[in-house]
Amino acid sequence: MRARRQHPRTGAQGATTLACVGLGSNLGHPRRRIAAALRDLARLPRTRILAVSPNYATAPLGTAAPQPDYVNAVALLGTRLRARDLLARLQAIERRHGRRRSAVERNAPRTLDLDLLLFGRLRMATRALELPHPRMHERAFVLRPLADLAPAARIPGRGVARLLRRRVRGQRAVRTRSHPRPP
Ligand code: A4P
Ligand code: MG
Repeated sequence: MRARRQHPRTGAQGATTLACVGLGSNLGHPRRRIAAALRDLARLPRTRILAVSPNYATAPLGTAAPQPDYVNAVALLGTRLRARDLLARLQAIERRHGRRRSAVERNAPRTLDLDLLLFGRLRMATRALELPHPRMHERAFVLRPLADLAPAARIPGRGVARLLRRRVRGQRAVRTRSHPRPP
């Protein structure tokens, strides 16, 4: 996950940065939703989709009440946007897909969740944006698809995706059917 000429605090840069986005859905046709979200990602300015993982059917993690299984995937982007701008674009896509944030229920079911997992090697911790994503290294629904795409990907401060994957073996994450992807 190499980033060139990247500003250490803002992620501002002249060169393309490799960014990694986690996609998740467990309401309203999750597989179709993921496919539609990928089409939206493909339309982002100054951004290209470089690779998309297979879809995984995954057991909900961190939820108090029972929920439907999730469909999760990971996309690798090349982008010239700044990290904050990319996150704002991801949140706009979530809203277009009818994402409602629950004030009372943490990890509520959702039509679409787009997390910015990695942005080059950028490390930052503000309320609006924490990089790497603070929980990605302990989640099979992120590590399995990420390791499919980039087994040697290094999560700054945490380790290599392929190796971290071994620690989450107990979490159910099974490859499942994918819908057509953007070219
Ligand atoms: N935020 C800070 N850093 C980031 C980042 N790197 N990427 C802020 C995205 N957002 C980031 O996010 C809450 C706040 O985090 C935002 O204001 C944003 O500015 P949110 O998307 O509004 O809420 P959320 O997703 O419900 O909260 P959270 O804590 O981010 O949850 P997670 O970590 O996304 O987990 N189980 C399975 N199997 N599959 C899933 O996809 N997802 C979750 C949600 C729980 N269990 C799951 C899955
Ligand atoms: Mg989220």
